[in-house]
Amino acid sequence: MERVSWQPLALLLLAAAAAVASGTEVGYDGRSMVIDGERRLLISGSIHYPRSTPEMWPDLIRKAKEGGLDAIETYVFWNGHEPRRRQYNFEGSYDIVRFFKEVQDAGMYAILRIGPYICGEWNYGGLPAWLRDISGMQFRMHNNPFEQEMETFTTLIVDKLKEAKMFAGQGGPIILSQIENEYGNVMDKLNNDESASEYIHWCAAMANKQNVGVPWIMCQQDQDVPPNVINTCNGFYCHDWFPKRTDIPKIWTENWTGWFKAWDKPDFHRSAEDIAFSVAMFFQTRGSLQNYYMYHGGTNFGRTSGGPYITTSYDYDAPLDEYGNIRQPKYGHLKDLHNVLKSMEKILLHGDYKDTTMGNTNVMVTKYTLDNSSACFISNKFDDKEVNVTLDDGATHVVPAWSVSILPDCKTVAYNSAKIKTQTSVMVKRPGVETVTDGLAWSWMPENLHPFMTDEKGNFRKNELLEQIATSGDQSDYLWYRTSLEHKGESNYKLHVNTTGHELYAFVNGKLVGRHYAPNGGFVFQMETPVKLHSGKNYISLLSATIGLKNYGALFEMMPAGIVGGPVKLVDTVTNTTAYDLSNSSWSYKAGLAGEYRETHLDKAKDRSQWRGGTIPVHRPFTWYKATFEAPTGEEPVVADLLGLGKGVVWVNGNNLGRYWPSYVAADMDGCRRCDYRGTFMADGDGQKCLTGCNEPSQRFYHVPRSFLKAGEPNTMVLFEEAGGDPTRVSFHTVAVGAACAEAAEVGDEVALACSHGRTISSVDVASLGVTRGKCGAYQGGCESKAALAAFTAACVGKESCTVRHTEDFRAGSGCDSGVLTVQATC
Ligand SMILES: *[C@@H]1O[C@H](CO)[C@@H](O)[C@H](O)[C@H]1NC(C)=O
Ligand SMILES: *[C@@H]1O[C@H](CO)[C@@H](O)[C@H](O)[C@H]1NC(C)=O
Ligand SMILES: *[C@@H]1O[C@H](CO)[C@@H](O)[C@H](O)[C@H]1NC(C)=O
Ligand SMILES: *[C@@H]1O[C@H](CO)[C@@H](O)[C@H](O)[C@H]1NC(C)=O
Ligand SMILES: *[C@@H]1O[C@H](CO)[C@@H](O)[C@H](O)[C@H]1NC(C)=O
Ligand SMILES: CC(=O)N[C@H]1CO[C@H](CO)[C@@H](O)[C@@H]1O
Repeated sequence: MERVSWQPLALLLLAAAAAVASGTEVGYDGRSMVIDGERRLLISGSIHYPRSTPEMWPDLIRKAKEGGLDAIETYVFWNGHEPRRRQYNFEGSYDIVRFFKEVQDAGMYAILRIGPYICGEWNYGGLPAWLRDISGMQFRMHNNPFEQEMETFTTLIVDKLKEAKMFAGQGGPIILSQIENEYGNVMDKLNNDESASEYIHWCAAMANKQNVGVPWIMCQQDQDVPPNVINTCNGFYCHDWFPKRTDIPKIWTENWTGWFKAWDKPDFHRSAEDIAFSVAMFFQTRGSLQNYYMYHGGTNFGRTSGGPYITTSYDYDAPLDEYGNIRQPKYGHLKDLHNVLKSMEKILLHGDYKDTTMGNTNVMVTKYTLDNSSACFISNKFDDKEVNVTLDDGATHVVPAWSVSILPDCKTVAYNSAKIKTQTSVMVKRPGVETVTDGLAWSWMPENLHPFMTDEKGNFRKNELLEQIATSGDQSDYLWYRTSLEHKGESNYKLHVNTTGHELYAFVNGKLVGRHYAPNGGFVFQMETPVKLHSGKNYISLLSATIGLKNYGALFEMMPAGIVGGPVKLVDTVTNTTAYDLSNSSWSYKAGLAGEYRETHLDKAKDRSQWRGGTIPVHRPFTWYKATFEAPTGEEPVVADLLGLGKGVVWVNGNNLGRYWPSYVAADMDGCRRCDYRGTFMADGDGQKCLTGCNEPSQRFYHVPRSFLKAGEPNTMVLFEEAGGDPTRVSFHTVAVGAACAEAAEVGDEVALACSHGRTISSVDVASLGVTRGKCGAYQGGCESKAALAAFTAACVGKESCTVRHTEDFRAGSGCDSGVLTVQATC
């Protein structure tokens, strides 16, 4: 790329420089990351490659860039890449090199968080279950078996990325890498401080040995920090946190943009105002690199994604929604903030700074000065009152409660975190294919339970009730435990099973007698169900199912699943005493279901004749269903509405969309009844607010990525319905902006409205001044301005987007008192 000069000496110098010139030099000092000799203010966002499809990546990355992000961050998913020991998967959504190349092609930086323990609400925190089979293995402690496997995997990933020249020094996008994850949270709870300390120092040494040419970070490692890594912050807020050393920059690896969702919980929402407040305060207090966790949350496709009880949706209330749509006003409000912060990069990273509290520690002015210029932040942490702050120049600024004002010149407020100028979008689901009004044509086949209803055909026997993860190797959610007993005459009993979860079905002599699951993410539970034994041999078949393995906490990997030790008993119904304790009977084991072995989800030719038509059974447990459908036309994301189904797994054209469980109704929580962005947001306790979906199915809509669908040909959906449900209500929808609303506080402000995916504005419904009642999509209007309505209708109807300036004319003759303009349009 360099144009070579003809001067011999210069030529020599240039040639020497060229060797490095293709690469980017990455370092850091006490203020920030230093890239090619320049301090940089960096804004990053998490997008996890397996939680979307390769076809979605370019669009997600482009939207992130347009949202003002410099970098994309991702974890690396060990159990997805190495599902069986030394059998690797780098295909499709696991094509990590392709993902980083997309980031590079977009001209963005990347942050590589290898872990390989990643937490992430991901099955087993990303660690493969087969690790347990290695003798002497102790997870995340100083021991050879773990360290060897961790090093082998880390080296494999690093080498793969080096080979593709993905590190900054090689000209690639990766500027930072992470080893381990949130170890500081658990390290003193592992019952061996010395081993834990040795381990974390070993991690740092092993990482540094990899020679990646970019710095290594450890997030939330605030104690016992190894000398050659940067410790960083995770959390909803990060203004009170500072790194341990003064020669490292303040980095925020996870600013939670929302929260993940569990089957028993409603939807979490973190307001745009509160996230903006936390980001502004982070940069006010010397922050220099901030990452949104998540910027796009996505979907837990397949069974290895998702942690225990985590829904298939991993939407996270992120700036890009599960389907990749822009979430407004969150996306736009943060983009406006990024633009203002970027304009101040130089002064924030090079300027002198002074923090001044204004009468109360809740109110702080920070003034950055460089040469003759200055920049100011004013933060107001009061959650119940605005404050008037007078700066050095004598000017007074009103700062609303729980907000930060940014004045890039210390004179004019360019941004206030509580004042949203971006449109609010209401996403709507529209029926996908109008022709399918009578529902889909279904066929079905029963899961073949027969082989499991006698104790003949197991993989092996044991006179003991075994732990499930160790027994199944986590190759399936399901494990059969079967035994038999001789009985004289006919009698009634209660079957009592004590299990560590997560779900249990009990059969006696081929008949389903009970179902139970651990509610609310608890694990240990007891099932008691009446049973009748007949004379002679009686078969007891217990099917235990896991719903994602635990991913967090000290020694999470030791947490058992399944009917470990039981007891399993038959209790006399009259005396309430144990008649038979079956815990030490001869149990026969088999992991997985017949349909899993047959790969029924692939709808193979050999199975075609097995599908039955005619009347479709509903509410029948252990049933496979199949239907063909037309893909909705267009580009808008597609979802399947699975309301009416119980619990199971769904595939489209052989692609696993994840576990479904629309029969699980989200809890009623106080957070559904209060929503004020002011005050600390938390995922639990009183910090919970702005929740939606209490008492509703926790997830009824399931994402069907466009790349899983074929246009113009029939598509096949296969369901494995485990608990019993009604598939005839299943339908497909597209998701896009339905209503767009915006507000302009003052005359002169511009109001921009936009639809999505090429859809145009069909009408302007409200253009009013003053307080508007209701919510976007259902505004009832305040004081109508005919002039404003006419102006917006003329400028917007028939357009994908439009911008109109709020003028004095809108108020003239309207009789309205207030000048605040609210507009609502339909897409
Ligand atoms: C700062 O302002 C003074 C007076 O206006 C001017 O003489 C000087 O050159 C300025 N310095 C810089 C670095 O801009
Ligand atoms: C701040 O100043 C405005 C006038 O500029 C006034 O209306 C408001 O009451 C003041 N707020 C407080 C908390 O003093
Ligand atoms: C149930 O099993 C768990 C885990 O093995 C055990 O800790 C607990 O004591 C058992 N409870 C009963 C009531 O047997
Ligand atoms: C039966 O006994 C168990 C403990 O052995 C007790 O928990 C349970 O309440 C008893 N049930 C009845 C109906 O008495
Ligand atoms: C089952 O075997 C274990 C281990 O040998 C023993 O401790 C336990 O008492 C036995 N339980 C029954 C009901 O026999
Ligand atoms: C570093 C940090 O802010 N950690 C916080 C993350 O959020 C949890 C609760 O949501 C807090 O308990 C931590 O203190």
